[in-house]
Amino acid sequence: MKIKKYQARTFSEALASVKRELGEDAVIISSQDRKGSKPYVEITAAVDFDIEHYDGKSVLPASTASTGDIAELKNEIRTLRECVEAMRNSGCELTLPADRKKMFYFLRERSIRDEYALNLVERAGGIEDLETLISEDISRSRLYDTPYSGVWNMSGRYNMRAVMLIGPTGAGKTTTIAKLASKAVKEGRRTAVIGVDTFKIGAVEQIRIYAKMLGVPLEIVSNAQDLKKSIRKFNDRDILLIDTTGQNPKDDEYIKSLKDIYKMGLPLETQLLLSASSDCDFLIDTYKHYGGLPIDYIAFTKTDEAVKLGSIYNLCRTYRKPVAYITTGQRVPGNIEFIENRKLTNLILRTGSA
Ligand SMILES: Nc1nc2c(ncn2[C@@H]2O[C@H](COP(=O)(O)OP(=O)(O)OP(=O)(O)O)[C@@H](O)[C@H]2O)c(=O)[nH]1
Ligand SMILES: [Mg+2]
Repeated sequence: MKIKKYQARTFSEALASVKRELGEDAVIISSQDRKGSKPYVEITAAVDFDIEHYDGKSVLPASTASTGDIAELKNEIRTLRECVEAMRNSGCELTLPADRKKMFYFLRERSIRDEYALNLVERAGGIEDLETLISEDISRSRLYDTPYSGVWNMSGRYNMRAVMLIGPTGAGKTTTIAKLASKAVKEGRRTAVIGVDTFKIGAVEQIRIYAKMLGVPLEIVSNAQDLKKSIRKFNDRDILLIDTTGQNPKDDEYIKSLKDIYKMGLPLETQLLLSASSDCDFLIDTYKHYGGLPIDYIAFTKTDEAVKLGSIYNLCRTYRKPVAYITTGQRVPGNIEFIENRKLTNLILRTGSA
């Protein structure tokens, strides 16, 4: 392989030199805009050489290679190593000018996905624009009212708001139900809690303790039919909070059991709880498994444990769902924030835990 750097006034001029010297098979490894009093473009290009030239005795037989040949070879190896290193570290943003690249790294450091970071970099005039752009993107995903702004009244059958929390195991559903119930009670709303599924040992006990502590009625049900009956029974309530037991979302039976609930045509508001401290790819993948369900909101738990919160932005942009709230610790009541865009954006742009 032959690797060489080319400098020219414009990209097309540099490209022409590459083609002239290295031929049509040359590939561009990187290109950069060099600023200064005389701006120029620098391209690093490579081409495969014909192995015969090296393997025969004609060009570079090791025994007869001159000091100059060896130095050139070493130089090429060094350049190649630098290129590979740069490609491994930066991938597609290699061609960005320096100030844009800085912005890109700033976003990447906050776990914002490469494609979204590049898009933000394209739209931003400077780093100071990122806050507004991110905030706008989040607000575009806010398609619904914030929680507790209204009361469900579907077909005149129910006069309550029934909020069901779903999400992977340990996401914080039961704890969050307790926080929401406490808030509702404090606001003077008639509240009840329903626990769906007795699948996990201890799950019922946990919700029972919270319900007792908050003085709200509780029912435990194990299937969609019983849930319907229980919702009917609580139809004098303002707010019904429905806890579900988390299971592996890759388990089709589990997703089917949730789908069965929706088939009952109940007036449910669904909030998908995801732990902000989980890896972003895991969250995107998890959402896909729940994606067939009518999710109204995403809520992010454990933001206190997360070092980076870029995944919140990634999820908002990928799935365009509003963020209902975030939770910020294990304490019940408390440790829940119905956060507005700017503050959420600031959290996304910070690094390090809260
Ligand atoms: N640090 C932190 N821990 C939290 C938060 N919310 C919940 N937890 C903790 O996470 C653990 C799991 O919480 P649960 O509420 O039991 O989670 P779950 O989603 O109901 O779990 P399953 O019912 O097993 O699906 C508990 O130890 C909670 O105290 C939070 O915002 N921050
Ligand atoms: Mg639970």
